[in-house]
Amino acid sequence: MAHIQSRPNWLISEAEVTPEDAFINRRSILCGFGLGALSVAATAGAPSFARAAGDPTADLYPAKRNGSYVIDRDLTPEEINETYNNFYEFGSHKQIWKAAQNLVIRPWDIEVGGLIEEPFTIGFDDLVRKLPLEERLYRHRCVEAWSMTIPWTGFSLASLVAFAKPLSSAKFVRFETFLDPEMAPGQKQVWYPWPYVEGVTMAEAANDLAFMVTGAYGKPLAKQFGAPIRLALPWKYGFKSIKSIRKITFTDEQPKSFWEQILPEEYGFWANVNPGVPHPRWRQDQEKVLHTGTYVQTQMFNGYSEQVAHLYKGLEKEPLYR
Ligand SMILES: Nc1nc2c(c(=O)[nH]1)N[C@H]1C(S)=C(S)[C@@H](COP(=O)(O)O)O[C@H]1N2
Ligand SMILES: [Mo]
Repeated sequence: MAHIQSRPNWLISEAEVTPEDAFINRRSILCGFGLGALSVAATAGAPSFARAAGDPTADLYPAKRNGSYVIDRDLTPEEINETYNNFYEFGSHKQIWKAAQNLVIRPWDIEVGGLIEEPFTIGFDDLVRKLPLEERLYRHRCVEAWSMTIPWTGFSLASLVAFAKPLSSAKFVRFETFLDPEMAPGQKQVWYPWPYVEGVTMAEAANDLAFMVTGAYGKPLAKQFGAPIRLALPWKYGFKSIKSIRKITFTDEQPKSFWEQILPEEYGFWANVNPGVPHPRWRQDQEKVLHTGTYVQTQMFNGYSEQVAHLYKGLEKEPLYR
């Protein structure tokens, strides 16, 4: 339990640092889920996910690493990343990897519509071969104050936007996860506004860092990571990086995201990482690195200021940091 000794004094009790929805789901507090759960995950034995074998996209991996996206931290070991996840469709605890194996990822059609030249539906296996795959090393900072580092594989969101041919009237891209309560029992919990929804502005979508993820650790995406395709927005809190995307809509209305619908005073549309703006229920200036159990300073825009700070010039009146 080394991580407990290394916990700084300022850190409020584990019971208070709970998953995003502790406010409405007190169960997660009672069961003690939260940051302490890592030791359980790490000792539970590394599950092996035989996804590469038989996956129709296995030949695309590993993709070439793009040297422009590297980080100054070690990568989180695969077995830790794959056993500590948020995927509320399958439950509100962190050991979601077992339940998430019920996710059916073929066939997987993605509906692309709204303000584009010609709305279309495309199978994931088609789409993934139309856009250039590469590997990038990214940080991931959850709003719950833990972080990971991951080798994602995918294509830029910008390349997908170009492929979709949006009209000039499009101002936002809205993403939606599947809706299937029989497959994903978390969706039977009616107090959540299913399906999971997220969104970005067109300018954010055009930024190089915005990444559509189809693989991790040199293989097709494991189900608990949000297979077969999810978003990675590393300068924003993790909840923006929506998993298992089924629908992409170009719109002139700012999308109201899943967590924003639930708790707008705690989770907003922008959700940019800022160590100087605490969450209403906990501090945000430090984060627990999951694979070391130690705490490091959180950085402005999660360390990506150079790439993204300019996107928010003139928007200072917006709630940019929650
Ligand atoms: N559809 C969906 N996407 C989601 C979530 C979720 O519950 N459902 N959780 C979010 C949160 S809070 C985080 S921190 C990341 C976790 O991604 P990881 O499990 O790959 O670390 O996924 C995000 N995307
Ligand atoms: Mo998160």
